[in-house]
Amino acid sequence: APQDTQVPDSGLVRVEDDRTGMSEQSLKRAIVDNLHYGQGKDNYFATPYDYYMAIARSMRDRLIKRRIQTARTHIQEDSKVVYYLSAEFLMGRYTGNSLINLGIYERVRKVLRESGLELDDLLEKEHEPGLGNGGLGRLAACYLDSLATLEIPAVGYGIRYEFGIFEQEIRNGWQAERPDKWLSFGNAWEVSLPEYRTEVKFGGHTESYTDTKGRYQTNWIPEHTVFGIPYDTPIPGYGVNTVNILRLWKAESSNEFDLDAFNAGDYLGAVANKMFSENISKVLYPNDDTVQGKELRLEQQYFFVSCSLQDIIRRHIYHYNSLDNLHEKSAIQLNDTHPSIGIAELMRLLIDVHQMDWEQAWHITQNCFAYTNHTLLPEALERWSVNLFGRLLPRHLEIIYEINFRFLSEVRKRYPGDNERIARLSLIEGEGADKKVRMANLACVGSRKINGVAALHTKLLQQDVLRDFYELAPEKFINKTNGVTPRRWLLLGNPRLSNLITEKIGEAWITNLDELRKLEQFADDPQFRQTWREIKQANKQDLAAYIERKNHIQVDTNSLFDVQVKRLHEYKRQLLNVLHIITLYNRIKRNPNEDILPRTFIFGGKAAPGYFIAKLIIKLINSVAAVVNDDPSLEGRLKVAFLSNYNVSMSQQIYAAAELSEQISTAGKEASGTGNMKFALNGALTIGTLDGANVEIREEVGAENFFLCGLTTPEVYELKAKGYNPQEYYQSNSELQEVIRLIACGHFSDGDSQLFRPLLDSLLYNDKYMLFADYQSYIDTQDRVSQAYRQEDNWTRMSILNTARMGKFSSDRAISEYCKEIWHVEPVPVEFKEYSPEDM
Ligand code: CJB
Repeated sequence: APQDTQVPDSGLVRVEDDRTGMSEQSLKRAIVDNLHYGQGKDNYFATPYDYYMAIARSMRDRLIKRRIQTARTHIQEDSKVVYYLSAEFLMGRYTGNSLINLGIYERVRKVLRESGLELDDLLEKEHEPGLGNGGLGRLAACYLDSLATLEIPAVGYGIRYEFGIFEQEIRNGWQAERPDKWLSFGNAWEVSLPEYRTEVKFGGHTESYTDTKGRYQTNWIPEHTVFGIPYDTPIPGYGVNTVNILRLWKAESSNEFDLDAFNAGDYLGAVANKMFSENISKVLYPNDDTVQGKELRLEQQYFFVSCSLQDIIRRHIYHYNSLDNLHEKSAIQLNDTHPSIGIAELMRLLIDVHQMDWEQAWHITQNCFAYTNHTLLPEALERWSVNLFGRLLPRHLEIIYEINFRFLSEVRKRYPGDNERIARLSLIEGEGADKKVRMANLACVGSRKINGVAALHTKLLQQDVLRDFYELAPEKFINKTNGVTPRRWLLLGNPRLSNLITEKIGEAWITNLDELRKLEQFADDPQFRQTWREIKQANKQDLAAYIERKNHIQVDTNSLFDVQVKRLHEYKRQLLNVLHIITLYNRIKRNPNEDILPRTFIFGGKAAPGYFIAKLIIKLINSVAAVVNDDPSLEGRLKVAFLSNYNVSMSQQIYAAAELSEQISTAGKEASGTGNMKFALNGALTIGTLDGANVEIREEVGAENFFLCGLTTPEVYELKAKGYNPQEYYQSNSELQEVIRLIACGHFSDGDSQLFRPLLDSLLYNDKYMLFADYQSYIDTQDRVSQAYRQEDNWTRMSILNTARMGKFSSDRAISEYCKEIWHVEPVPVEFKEYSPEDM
């Protein structure tokens, strides 16, 4: 081998100085190095994107260094690890968050400014990884942040979708979808680890045999095999050395299989197999709160779960050389039923691959898993046709039948003769050709704990959706009200407000959100109120500039910013909000001098591409916007803006600028909501129903600081039971009639009276989500909002108190409850050590 030329060792340069130092000088040097050697550019050629990549890589280097320390510490301490399995992680941009959590945001900003570069502008170049649909995926991201911040050993496991949630465009008022090519300019944040690739089987059949010890065994002969390649992204805690990982799996064809086909001369067949494999991690299913019973979706679920469990087992055996204590060292959380096939897969791995007997395997499995339910909507409950399931996962179907057989035998002993109950509890629904595997039942039977995501939601699970399981095993049920990370949702997203808060009460709130209570003492301080208002005003100006740039609408920054941003869904009732806008419109038209509070209505959110009614609601919002925004008589009074392609980055800016938060789902339908928490944390007041976590938000901030409207859940149930008829509400409400008639006559659709007919018909003749029943209450409450907003000082007071009382809704609180009551894990502090030459 050629000899290296001798470089004299000065003894002064260490890895630390070169790549991961935290001084201004080291940071500057690191960014220049990464620009040169990562991007291959100097300052003459570098684009803003190159600078962004250099900053991202410089942060990644610093995190990797801490990651290595973290991994070592976790191994040395035999730590129990939390594995968070989720089909979605809606992480938002990484780079700003990593600067915040490393505590060097300002320092890096200063260093860049010295070179004439603006950090905030460069951070906007990051293409946000949109690997989730909405609340469920974003919750997983907040939980990873809190796990790391609380120094809990944890791994997030999911899918590295090549295309994340689609990009939404608005064309002629309609939603159009474009593929999200988030990887096309490279991803500075991930590290691939092909050496940990994992093989996953699909299809084929099973064969039984008796092994050399005379034991009955089953062998699964698959039709296809696929490789999963892990890609790791570091997840830093705030102000600690812990850096956990998010490990996402990419599907690749397994060349063994290809080779057979190639050797047989079947070139195209081999390439086709490659396509089958690589399709698996191609695209995120864009449905939220509904299932699409597609084979590819089940393939995705099984693919990432199998990779993850094999990875957990590999790491465990490497460390302990046995699987007997797997459940003592691992807590596996199922984020909804999407990964619940993991229960059958862990059984298969323990029994078929590691030759464990059923009883021990079942004991370990049941003690590893816990299941979070996120919805009461029946259309979101996953049930797979037994036919499809058996074709794709023949061995798992056998295992599920065996679990079910044993489970139902126990149930029969407990409820002799209660066949209806037994049928409801069964993991298999129906008879004959349309039999289904019920994934929620599998998740309940295979888990040690089952949790809902807000107090009301958990109660309804117990009384309703999972009632039979609750009666069978009440001790399994537990509530874990959702939370959001104050790092992204206040510190990063609202720097002006964060700075004010820190100035007043110190920075402890960042990791102990209850500290915000200390703001209460300033709620009556005129000077503080004034500053509080100025900050909201400045944030509103930023958002107004964005709206002007994107939508070409000039909004009045003195108007009330009334915001509803979330996925489009009938139960979330964006349509009720629209009915209010048209009510105000009619009032002005009826009486041009009517004293109406100026408002800017801001909407954002994606509709599932196949959800026609949701897309029609977007069209209606844009149609109303076109009429309202163009009408000179409404100038300075009403404006409507639908912001296209709502995502995490945009939402950060919106929460900071919002004044009124719309949380108006039909009571009993929204499991929790987490946007509601982010709004209130940023000082918006809520207009909302007693649904999901709204109930607890209202408890915390005080009823007098919350605008309550609508039916309660018991009232909704009662009304439904006695036969809800929307006509009763419609016929007796002239303002409502006027609104509906205006839409019906084509006023917002250039005279086309048919366009919005499906929306109107659904309201007039069915109204599943009871908009008409809640209309008057909502309008009255909105009128109270308008009055309250005019009393500027009191509004500001309420706003301050909302922020001050949001401590409970930190994801740190939620995660520490999961740790104590579900996972039984403890923090493992990580010490910071310098590298030394011995590390080589
Ligand atoms: N949720 O985002 C989803 N997708 C689903 O398929 C089911 C539920 C949402 O999960 C959030 C996190 O728990 C909840 O806050 C929200 O209410 C729920 O709709």
